[in-house]
Amino acid sequence: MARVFSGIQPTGDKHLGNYLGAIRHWVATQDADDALYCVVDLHAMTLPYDPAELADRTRRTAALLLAAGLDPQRCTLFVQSHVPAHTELTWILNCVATFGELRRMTQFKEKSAGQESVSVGLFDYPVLMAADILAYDAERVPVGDDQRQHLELARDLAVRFNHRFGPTLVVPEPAIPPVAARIMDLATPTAKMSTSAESPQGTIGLLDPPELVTKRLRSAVTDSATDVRFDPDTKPGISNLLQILAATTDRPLPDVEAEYAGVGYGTLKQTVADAVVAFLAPLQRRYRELADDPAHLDAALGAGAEKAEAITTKVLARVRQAVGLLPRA
Ligand code: AQP
Repeated sequence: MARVFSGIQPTGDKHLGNYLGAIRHWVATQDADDALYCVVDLHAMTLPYDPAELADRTRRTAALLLAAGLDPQRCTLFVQSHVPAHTELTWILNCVATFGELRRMTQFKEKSAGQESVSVGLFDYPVLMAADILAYDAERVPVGDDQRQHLELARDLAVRFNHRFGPTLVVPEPAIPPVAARIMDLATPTAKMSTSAESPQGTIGLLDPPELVTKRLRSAVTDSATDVRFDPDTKPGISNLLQILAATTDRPLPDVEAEYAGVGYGTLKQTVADAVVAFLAPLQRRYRELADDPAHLDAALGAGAEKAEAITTKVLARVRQAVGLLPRA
C-alpha cells in the first residue's frame, strides 16, 4: 500500500474545483492506499482571517470531506494544528529552503501582489506544505494542477535534506489527475476556479443551492463560435464545461465531446447544470446531517490526529537525529 497524503484549507466555501481536482480522488483511493487527509488550518492563517470563524470553518471542511465520502475507518482524517510535528518540521526545513526559491513561487507572487503588508507565513506557506507531506513519509500526493510547483519544492527539499544529512526523508511523487485537474472560473475561463476570486460569479460552491448552480452555469462565459469542441487554448469556456460534465457524470472526456458535438451552447450549459445539481444533491444531504453533530465530528478528528501523530513521532525522531539535535533525556 502506498502512503498518500493531501490537505485542504478551511478557507471559504469549498468549490467544484476542489472536489473534481482533489477530493474525489481522495475518496476513490482510500481503500487501495494508506491514506492521510488533513484540514490544513495553519495554512488558512497565512492570509487575513477571522479568528472567531476558524474553528467552525475547520469543522465544516471536515464535515464536507466526510459528506464527499471519506471514511475515517478507511483513511486517517485529521486537523493539521492537532499534530505539532507539522510546525516543528517546518522550522527544520526552513533551514534547508532558500529565500530565492521561495520568492519564485507563483502562488506567493500572485497572493502578495498589490498587498501593503505580506506575512512571513504566506512566504513560508510552501515549506509548511512540504513539512505536511514529508512528516508522513508520503509517497504520493494527490492534488490539483495548481499545486504542481509547491510539490516540486517539497521534492527538492527532501532531496537536498537527504544529500546534506543522509537518507532520511521519502521523496514524494505528485498525483495530478488527467482530467479536471484545473477547473476554470465560469466567468473568466482563463483563470482557475478559486476561493479567493474577485467575484463569486464564476465559482460553484459545493453547498450552493440548485437554483444558484443552474444560474451560474447558464451564465458561463463561452465564445462567439457555435461548435462544441474540447480545445482549452481557443475555447476555454466550452472546454471547461465539457470537463465538468465528464467528471460529474464519470464518463471519458472524448465520449462527452463526441455526444455534444452538434448541440447549441445553451443546451450544453443546461445539461451541465443538471448534471452538477444531481451530482451535488447527495453530498449536500450528507453534509447537513454531519454538520448537525459536531461532537461526533470532533471525536473522529481526535482519533485521526492520534493515528497521524503515531507516524510523525517516528519520522521526526529520525529527522532530529539526522540534523544533530541533542535527544531529550
Ligand atoms: N480550480 C481547481 N481545479 C482543480 N483543483 C483545484 N484545487 C483548487 N482549485 C482547483 C485543488 O483543491 C485542493 C485543495 O486546495 P486548497 O485547500 O488550496 O483550497 P482553496 O483554498 O479553496 O484553493 P483555491 O480555490 O485554489 O483558493 P485560492 O486560489 O484562494 O488559494 C488542492 O489539491 C488544489 O490543487
